[in-house]
Amino acid sequence: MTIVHCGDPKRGAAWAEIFARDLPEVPFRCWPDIGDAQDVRYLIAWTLSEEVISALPNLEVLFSIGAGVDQLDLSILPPHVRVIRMIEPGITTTMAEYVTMAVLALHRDLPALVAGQRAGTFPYMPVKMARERRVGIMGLGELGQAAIRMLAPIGFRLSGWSRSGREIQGVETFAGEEGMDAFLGGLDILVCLLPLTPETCGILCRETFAKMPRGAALINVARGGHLVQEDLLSALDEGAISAAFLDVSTPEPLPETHALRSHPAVFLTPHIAGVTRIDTAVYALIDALKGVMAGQSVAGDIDRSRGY
Ligand code: NDP
Ligand code: OXD
Repeated sequence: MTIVHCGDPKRGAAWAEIFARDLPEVPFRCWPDIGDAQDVRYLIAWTLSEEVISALPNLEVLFSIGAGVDQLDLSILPPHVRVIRMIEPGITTTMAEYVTMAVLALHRDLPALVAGQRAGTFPYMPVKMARERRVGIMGLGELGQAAIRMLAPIGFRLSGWSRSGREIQGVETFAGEEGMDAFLGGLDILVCLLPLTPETCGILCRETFAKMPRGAALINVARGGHLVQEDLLSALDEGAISAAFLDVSTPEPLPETHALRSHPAVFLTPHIAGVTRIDTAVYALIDALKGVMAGQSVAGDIDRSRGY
């Protein structure tokens, strides 16, 4: 009943120590030192390779190091293998902080103020109250809801959009394609926290921007594949979108000459919005593994047919 960690050796060594102390009945090994391959039932990884999967004939559960699973090539994983994503307080808290930071920066017109400082013009920007700013979150799962909990006390007018249209107190929610136009039409700041699936790929595109009020701003903290980068550049140049925070891109990082890198209204960060923390994620992994071994359903179980 071995678990194999595949990835950052520092994290692997730290987690091996904690497993030896807290779950000694499950040997924790670090790829490629996997011991008897027949014993390996569990794998924890950020990405997958044919080499790793073909070396583990008795694999039963794949745990994702991240909250998302699109970075794992699930097509090479046998269909019976269960996939569980990471839900842990490190990712959730850092993501909520990042979204709050970006929303506040856009709310207080930081992009224009910084551009004004660089140009020496120090423009006066009319100051709005948070209650006058409409912030919409696409994706009302673990991270979308955490962002909402941090934004709500500041006073923003919050709305949310998801597949099933979850109800969240104090938030106007919309569901599916039918609800999308009404959701987008009432926003000053759009935050993307969707999983990347065939349905959501390229969702941040010209058509979407056209449905938002002119001059709205964008925060993409989900995946680069959600955004059609050329459409964002055109929308920025036409004034349809006023500014953007992008924590993710295609590719990561963007090439040195890419226009988004030097665009004055774009803040780029290197995929650090929500971070899997070595010191907290290991306990989430142990809890999930205990649930799996007890035959229970656990938070983070992926429906492989829908991709999240
Ligand atoms: P969850 O699975 O908990 O939530 C996903 C949400 O998206 C749900 O509300 C779901 O709707 C909604 N959704 C999925 N597909 C659609 C669709 N086709 N149309 C409308 N809504 C849809 O995910 P998390 O909140 O945990 O994470 C979201 C993503 O954030 C991850 O998949 C990952 O890509 C990204 N991420 C980025 C990080 C970074 O550092 N930049 C760090 C961590 C995660 P419903 O509620 O109806 O199921
Ligand atoms: C994740 C990520 O999915 O870091 O957790 O992007």
